[in-house]
Amino acid sequence: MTSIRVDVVLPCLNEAQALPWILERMPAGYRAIVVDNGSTDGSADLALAFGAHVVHETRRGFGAAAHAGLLAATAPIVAFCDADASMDPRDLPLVVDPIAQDDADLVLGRRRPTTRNAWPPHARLANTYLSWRLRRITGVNIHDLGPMRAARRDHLLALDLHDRRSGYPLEMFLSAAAANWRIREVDTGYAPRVGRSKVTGTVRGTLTAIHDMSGLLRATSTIRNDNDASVSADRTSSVTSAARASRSGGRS
Ligand SMILES: Nc1nc2c(ncn2[C@@H]2O[C@H](COP(=O)(O)OP(=O)(O)O)[C@@H](O)[C@H]2O)c(=O)[nH]1
Ligand SMILES: [Mg+2]
Repeated sequence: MTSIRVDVVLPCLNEAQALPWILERMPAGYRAIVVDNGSTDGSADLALAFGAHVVHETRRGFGAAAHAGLLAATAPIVAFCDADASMDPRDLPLVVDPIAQDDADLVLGRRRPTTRNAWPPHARLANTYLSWRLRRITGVNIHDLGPMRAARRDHLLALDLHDRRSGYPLEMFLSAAAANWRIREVDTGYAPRVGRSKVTGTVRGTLTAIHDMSGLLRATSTIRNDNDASVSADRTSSVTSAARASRSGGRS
């Protein structure tokens, strides 16, 4: 039997249509942790049937689900991936290997569409603008705040992230930059999702994401990540306090 090297957190809100394809494509040594966020379509039972470790998180929100998965993980490396079949689990080693080889502390998958309609235009535009701002704020050369990502579990826990909604991926990036983590970006494929989008494909989801991320960005205009050894407690706390301020529960 292959030992578990990597835990893969899959936040899941009604993704029964996508789960079989995803769970059958986990690389050897990668364990799927499906965090069911109150699905009503049988996602949790399906995930169990396909051999995933299932965690239940009753509090709605992408960050609530993602963080519950991180807390449930036990492997030294934790990866995150949407449970919507827009990203192929077979790409996971692209974000995991640099962590395993200690070449990076956080690796983000830059989404490269594999078909023309993989990425709604408004989401793509917003992401391009966000990435530009993040490059200016942090000095980290990223072009996408990609949801497929990996880092060491103990490092992620030490970030003490507080956002429990759509700001979670951004808070992770900003906190990691503030702590001078070595952040890398690699290309990963991006296909049209299966099933209904919960965030960028809906007006409500998009507005929530903008609201959550704007609060974090307002409080963090000064981070410089130059990968030197100095970790500024002040910088880190400004990120987490912004997350605390923007956190108000509810569905994202
Ligand atoms: N927004 C949101 N997503 C959730 C929640 N719980 C789990 N998810 C999952 O988070 C992932 C990202 O959401 P998704 O709809 O793909 O967002 P998109 O990629 O912007 O369209 C999916 O796997 C969802 O099923 C929740 O409460 N809110
Ligand atoms: Mg998605």
